[in-house]
Amino acid sequence: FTETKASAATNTEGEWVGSTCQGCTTWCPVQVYVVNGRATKVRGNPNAKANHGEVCVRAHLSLQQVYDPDRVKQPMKRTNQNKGKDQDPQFVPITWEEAMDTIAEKILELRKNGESHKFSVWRGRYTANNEILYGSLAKMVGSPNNISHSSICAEAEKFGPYYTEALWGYRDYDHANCRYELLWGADPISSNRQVPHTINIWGNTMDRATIACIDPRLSATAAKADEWLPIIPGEDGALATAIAHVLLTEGLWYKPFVGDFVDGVNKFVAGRTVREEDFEEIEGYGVVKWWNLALKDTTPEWAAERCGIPVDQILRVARGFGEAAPHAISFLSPGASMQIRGGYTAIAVHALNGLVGSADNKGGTLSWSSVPSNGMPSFDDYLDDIAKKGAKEKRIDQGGTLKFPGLNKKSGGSKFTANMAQAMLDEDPYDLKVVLSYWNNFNFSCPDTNKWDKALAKLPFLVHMTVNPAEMTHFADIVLPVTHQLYERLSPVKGSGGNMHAHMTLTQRVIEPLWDVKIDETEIPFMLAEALAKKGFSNIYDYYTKEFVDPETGKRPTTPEEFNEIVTKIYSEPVWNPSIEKKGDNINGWEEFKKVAVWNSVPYQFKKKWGGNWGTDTGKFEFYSETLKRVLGEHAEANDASIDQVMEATLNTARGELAFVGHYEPAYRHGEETEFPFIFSEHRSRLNREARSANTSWYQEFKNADPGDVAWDDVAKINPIDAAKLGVNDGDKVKLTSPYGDITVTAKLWEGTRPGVISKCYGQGHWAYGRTASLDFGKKIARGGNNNTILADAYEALSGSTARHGGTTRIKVEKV
Ligand code: MGD
Ligand code: MGD
Ligand code: MO
Repeated sequence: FTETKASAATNTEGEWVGSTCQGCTTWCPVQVYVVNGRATKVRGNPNAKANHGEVCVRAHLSLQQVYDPDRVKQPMKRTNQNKGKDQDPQFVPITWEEAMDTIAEKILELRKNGESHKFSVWRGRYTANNEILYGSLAKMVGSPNNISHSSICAEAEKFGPYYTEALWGYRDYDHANCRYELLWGADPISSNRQVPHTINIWGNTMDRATIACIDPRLSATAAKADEWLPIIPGEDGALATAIAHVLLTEGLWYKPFVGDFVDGVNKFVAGRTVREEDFEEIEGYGVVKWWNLALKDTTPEWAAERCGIPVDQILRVARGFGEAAPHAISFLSPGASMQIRGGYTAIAVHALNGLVGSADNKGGTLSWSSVPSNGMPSFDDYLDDIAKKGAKEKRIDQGGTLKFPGLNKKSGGSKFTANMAQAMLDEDPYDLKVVLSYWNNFNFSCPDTNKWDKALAKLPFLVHMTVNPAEMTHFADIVLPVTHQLYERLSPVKGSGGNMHAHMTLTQRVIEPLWDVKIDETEIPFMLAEALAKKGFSNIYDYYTKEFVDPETGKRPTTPEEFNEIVTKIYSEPVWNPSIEKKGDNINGWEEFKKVAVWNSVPYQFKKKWGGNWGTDTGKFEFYSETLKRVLGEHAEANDASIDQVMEATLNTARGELAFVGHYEPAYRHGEETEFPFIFSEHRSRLNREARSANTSWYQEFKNADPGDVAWDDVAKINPIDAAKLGVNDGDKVKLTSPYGDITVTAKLWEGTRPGVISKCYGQGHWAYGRTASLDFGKKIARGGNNNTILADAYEALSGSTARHGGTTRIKVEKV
């Protein structure tokens, strides 16, 4: 592959067509150069503001995905009824008709037997059109079990901003005006949610701001930062509360935001409580309560013993951060929150933005501008009695029960994706019987893959809709080939945005689909609705064909393709219909939207939330969370328990009012230190398209773009001090064993991880993904090992997250 500067101006043969890259959650607007029907190159969409019209390396990998010879090319069914990793499914090709008939039959059988709740739809990555397959299908069949992957993704990260400033979501950051960036496990030039934007702006940011990376691993960002704080995994809460302690004791808090002592004398003195009436607050609520409950004793000396960062570095970083106020960002990532007990770390880390007044402020951490879109037509009139009854059953993921609060705005608001495996094995609350699963691969992406393999082997009927055959496909009864997200489908995506702009981007069919593929979220449900209608259950078909109307032509859908286009147009209409008022680009109609393929909002307005518009129960930025107190109380009451009992059930040590503020919780780890002496810590690759790019040769060839990693391999990064004790050399094969499983990978001696901590990238270890991802595809021998085979099935249960970080799992290392 040679780099060509192809452009419409210099090459008259081809054209640039707009689409969207969903290799990660940045959701970049892109353009594809198409020559004679072939996609040849991807670049950023120059019309897009959030990504500066640029892409990162991963957009390029997608070319090798769409043209991957190992793709699933036609519908298939399993002929070997035994399921297991060691079983050959013996798939044989079938027609789409047979596939839909079989699935319809299975669904109707459940409905007939009063078991419609044993039907489930599982979603991984998605577009805005997921409202059809994910949002309404399960409910119309009669099941509460539409389960997304959010809880294995980043829910704990949303917990911090929600229980301080009512923002259940990600933040944008004003890097251009920031003077101090405190990155908590974020490696934004490689991953997280704004990669091209960060790559674009980071040079300037580094010139103007101090960058401090808190990460057990020397990440790409840390390697170029002013400060690297190699924290002991899971001990972030100690550092966050120590920084807050320094900001308060040294008078560095931002007074126009937080307020001040009535007499102007700082009474935040280590070890001493403060009287609430002595402090007058402005935007914040409860800073004195926070101090008294959680901060008065968290001195740098106290923290250093726990988190492994020296006192002088804690002081230097805390002072630098405070002196930059209010242009100082405390940037929370999954690294510091997707930990057992990480919910309270998330609150403490985000609350630092309140202390320095950078929340919703210039040079600070921001909410989003809104992107207008239409909801889907109501399906209430199409719910029959079976559907209504089934939807009221308990959920398979156990969200909302005592142990699994999942407090996404309310008790049970989050769904515990990974916990479905245990629930299915225990049949608690019941067993699942029919599952439609798309754009996901849970027995690879959820922890404890051995448990997941068992649960899937037990599941009677699984449909996997996938581009590549994957580990989950191996357990499927029916395999449906679907369109590659960037090249073969039409769908809108509301982008995470960045660079002060939110956006909607259009994914388009830039090339004719290569194989007999359909669009998972719309075309397949339409075909299934037809099959169900033929067998006497027509509610879903009626809903699709009566309620969905093309906003331009007034037509109703008659084919799956028409349905997909109408759904897309309904959702996106507000951005391209010029008569609808909005704050952003003016686009003159659907045809023009297809050409530009992105709508940008106006730039974010600072301080929208200042002045008591924070959206919390008190209307303020809550250092002491009345909102969390209420929601925890509701959860406790629903489970006939006290809040202290909720703390105990979710493995938190807090009792009493400490449960309502960000505070230190000691790291919780699975595995006894005597048998498993090392802490396992992991990260993602700058080449990961989540776990979907390992079958591309470019992924393998450039894997050494991740500091410490090696091309065409999967390495355990070991500090040389530990390696010497273990007698392990660079390149040796080592077996990593946890209480849950083992993987064998290559040893890499590396100073970028602390002694006692083994660091390893996630993404390799595919045994069923294709010839490049595997060492031997036919024999199911993986290249490297999947971290999820050794990671504990562990949760940050308050937010409803799987805890992949914080060193939740101990391992032993043996030379093999
Ligand atoms: P993670 O990779 O989970 O999250 O956003 P990221 O911010 O990339 O973790 C980040 C860091 O946490 C790692 O550097 C790891 O070393 C560190 N870490 C581990 N344990 C600890 C700890 O105890 N404390 C601290 N402070 N740090 C710790 C995730 C986001 O990224 C998501 S959810 C998706 S789906 C997208 N996926 C994706 C991708 O697959 N590839 C790339 N390149 N970018 C992506 N962006 C998105
Ligand atoms: P993937 O593992 O990326 O997604 O986890 P999942 O939602 O399970 O697998 C997606 C599957 O969809 C592929 O395996 C393939 O079968 C299929 N597919 C591939 N391309 C396409 C396409 O274009 N369209 C469709 N319809 N299907 C396609 C993601 C989840 O994983 C997330 S978001 C995070 S943040 C977590 N990251 C993570 C981690 O960093 N470490 C560990 N140990 N586990 C993790 N799991 C989580
Ligand atoms: Mo994610």
